[in-house]
Amino acid sequence: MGDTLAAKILKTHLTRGRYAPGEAITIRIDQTLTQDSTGTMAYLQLEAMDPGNVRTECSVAYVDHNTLQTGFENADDHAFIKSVAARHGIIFQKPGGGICHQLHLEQYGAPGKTLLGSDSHTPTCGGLGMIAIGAGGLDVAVAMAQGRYDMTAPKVLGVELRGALSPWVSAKDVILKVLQELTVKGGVGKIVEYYGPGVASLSLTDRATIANMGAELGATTTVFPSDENTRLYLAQQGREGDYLPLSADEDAVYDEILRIDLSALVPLAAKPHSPDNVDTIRAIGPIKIDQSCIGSCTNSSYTDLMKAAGILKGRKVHPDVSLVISPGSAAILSLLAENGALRDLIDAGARVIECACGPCIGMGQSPKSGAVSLRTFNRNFKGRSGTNDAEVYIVSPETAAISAITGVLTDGSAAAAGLGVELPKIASPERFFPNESFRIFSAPIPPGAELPPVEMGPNIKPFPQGHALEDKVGAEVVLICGDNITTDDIMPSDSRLLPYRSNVPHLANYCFEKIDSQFAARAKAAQAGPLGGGAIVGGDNYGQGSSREHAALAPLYLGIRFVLAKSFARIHRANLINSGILPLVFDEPADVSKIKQGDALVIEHAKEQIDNEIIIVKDTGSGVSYKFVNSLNETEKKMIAFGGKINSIRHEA
Ligand code: MIC
Ligand code: SF4
Repeated sequence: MGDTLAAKILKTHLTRGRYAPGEAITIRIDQTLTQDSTGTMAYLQLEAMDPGNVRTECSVAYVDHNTLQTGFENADDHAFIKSVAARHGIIFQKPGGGICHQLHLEQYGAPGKTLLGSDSHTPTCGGLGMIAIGAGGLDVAVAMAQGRYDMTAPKVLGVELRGALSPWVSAKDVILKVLQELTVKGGVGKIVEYYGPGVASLSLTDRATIANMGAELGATTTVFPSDENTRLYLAQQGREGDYLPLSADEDAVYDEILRIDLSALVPLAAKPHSPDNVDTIRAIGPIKIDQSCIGSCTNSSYTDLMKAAGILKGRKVHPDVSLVISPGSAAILSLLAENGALRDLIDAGARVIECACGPCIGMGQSPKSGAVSLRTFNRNFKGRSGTNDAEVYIVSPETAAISAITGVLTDGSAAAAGLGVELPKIASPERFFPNESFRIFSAPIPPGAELPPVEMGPNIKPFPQGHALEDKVGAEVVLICGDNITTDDIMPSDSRLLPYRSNVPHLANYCFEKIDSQFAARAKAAQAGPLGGGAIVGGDNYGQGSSREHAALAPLYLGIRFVLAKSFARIHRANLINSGILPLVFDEPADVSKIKQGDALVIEHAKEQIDNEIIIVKDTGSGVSYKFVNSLNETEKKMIAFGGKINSIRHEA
């Protein structure tokens, strides 16, 4: 029985354990990336480990999320990250240079390598045939300091592609189709691996789009074979030497298989407020739109923006529509400037903004009240745009561009001919040149040499740390929530809150704000109350979405001791454990409805119970006991026992 590509790469990086689904393994990490909104915490944690030079082949610190700089906070964070990068041989990527995943794809990603990034869309580089995994900042800090990552070996879900895409149908429609089939929790515990004859018809950046949005499936990562298109892309980036042809064995066996005929796909959209709420544009109908945004780490490649520019050339954006373009990298923007496409966009009435995440994370360009906004981004969770009652649809660049002209959601495959719009043919330039003005290399520091100082602004506060497990853990239930709670629900992020990513005490006041504005006050009261802490009850897929460990650190700061849920999303579960908060899975899912807000729960003999397969949590009011599955592996048990990952590492040392 042959190996999948995922298995091949993981096996060559295995440093502990046996590669089989569900096994606890450790892999060697070749590359890391951080971005600024998770990076400040990651670098505070890295400094706490006193690591010396990073142990990876390359570690990059990008600044792309918090670039509005409406006060001193963002700029202070950037300066802090830059100063830490210089102390440990980390490459610093200045704000304005581009979005971390697009830049990493252009400048560093390479077939067969492993990458760990403190951002859930790190799998974008899986388009190049590497294993690229999103994780919490602390896990990435450990990977920088020790060159390793502890994980549970996932299953491998094979997606067989046949045929080729029709005009006006794009990579975005492929991943939307996969999301429609598998849902936002369909990838949990799995690596999604694409294979089959249809793969060759997809360009490298098409593959990157699909791999990027694999994060929305909850998958550990997505991987594509490395083939001639990979070589071509690396050659364009001046990195042909990094090319390595890679694919699954002919007789590879996948744990599950999904088959997609690319030729049968039509333009799709994810309707509000979930990336898996997918329908055909034809079925949704020509709804009036107010905004159209093209960009984000999912769809801001040269080809994506050239397609948009070609569609808009010589036309005007509809008077009722605001069209926003955020290019993925400075290299792409320079090419658009050089070949005239930038002018076509501007002449059509597009608002061209900085090469950064921008509107994708609510950092500006929030639409008007009740607006319909089309976005080529990857998440349309309620309120993420910064406008709570906006209706956000996720679409392809082709759809976003043609709809910006018509002013209504438009299926280009049906409407283009009638409108006289032709889909442009895009010839990729022979060479992309990285913009070196945004990149700062830091030389490794020789042993014994004095380290440059850390620059720390007044908004940067120490990160909260868990405390060792006591024998009796009590908690008042402070919140009951439903299925698919996102980290945007737990720790909202927009232009108002992102400046406080390095100030958890302040940020914590807004924890769960959009779901229950009294949450933080109640949790603080529970922390000061007789049980000394609080508990959260969730449904399925609790904590889906981003990698932000703030969704664990803020609850930790507010005294949350454990989270009870039907199931957890991978990165958030790890972040909870890293913070010393116990994630427990209902043994009997129906029990979720029996627990009420205000119930006083207790885990008796917690130090003993932590080794059991089933953990009993007792309601001290009614005397009823509930059973929870203990899914912790041995390493995770230690982290809970010592009060989080940093404490556990300190104990090992
Ligand atoms: C996101 O897309 O939600 C983010 C912002 O990039 C996050 C990281 C963060 O919250 O800082 C992610 O996807 O991990
Ligand atoms: Fe940035 Fe949006 Fe991509 Fe997150 S999803 S990294 S906010 S562009």
